[in-house]
Amino acid sequence: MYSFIASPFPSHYILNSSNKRSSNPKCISSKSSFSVKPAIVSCVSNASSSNSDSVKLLSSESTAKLIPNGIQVEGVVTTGFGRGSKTLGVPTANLDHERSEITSLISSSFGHGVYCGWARVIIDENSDALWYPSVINYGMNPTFGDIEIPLVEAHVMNDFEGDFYSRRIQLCLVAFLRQEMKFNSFQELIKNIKNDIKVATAVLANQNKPTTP
Ligand code: ADP
Ligand code: RBF
Ligand code: MG
Repeated sequence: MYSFIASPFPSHYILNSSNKRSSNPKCISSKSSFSVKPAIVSCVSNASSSNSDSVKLLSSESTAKLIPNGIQVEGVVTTGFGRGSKTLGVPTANLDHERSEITSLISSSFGHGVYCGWARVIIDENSDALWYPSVINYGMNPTFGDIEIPLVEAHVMNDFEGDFYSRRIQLCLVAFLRQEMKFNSFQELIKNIKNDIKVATAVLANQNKPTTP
């Protein structure tokens, strides 16, 4: 179980170490190697699908790396270029950049890359917010190359009505999925993000939500 302890920093929380999940916490599963007999296949060219079929998917459940005790960060949702929803079809809540300790916490583990974890948006300070599965990107969006400091952004797997700019958002990063990459096309980036979402769903199915005070 994750539980919160107050951190020396006012803007985030660090998880305590009562999380007993796996004897090999860095690695979720290690599949044994196997051999496959070569098969004779007939190859039919299919112009409409060849492009998307050639996109390499970079994350998988078997290569995801659990983060011992998780990383807990918190921030206020700020506005960006709006391209998560408009260009990629995947909105991401951007955390404010003022607090460098947020990014230094992540940098001290796996650094720039794609993570999965839990997210909750504090819409009403007086009532409990629910934790939802989430994919989190931490980095420079190299496919676009137009930001100057690393961004923490989370796509929350829940259908929200409207936006939640200026609200507080809390994230608990549970596993590292892959490096952040510069893709040659938006199509490749979108396919990989969709795959990351699938991988995150599978990884988080075996993980506990944070316990909250
Ligand atoms: P921006 O560049 O301003 O971050 P995005 O296109 O990435 O714009 O959209 C992000 C905004 O969409 C979030 O700040 C939030 O207010 C809203 N939003 C709605 N649903 C979600 C969701 N499921 N996950 C993340 N953000 C969402
Ligand atoms: N941007 C990249 O340039 N390269 C990536 O590999 C990359 N991976 C992402 C994975 C996920 C799951 C998400 C949610 C975002 C990712 N992004 C990546 C960030 C993306 O460029 C960004 O969300 C949009 O530009 C909107 O800010
Ligand atoms: Mg965004």
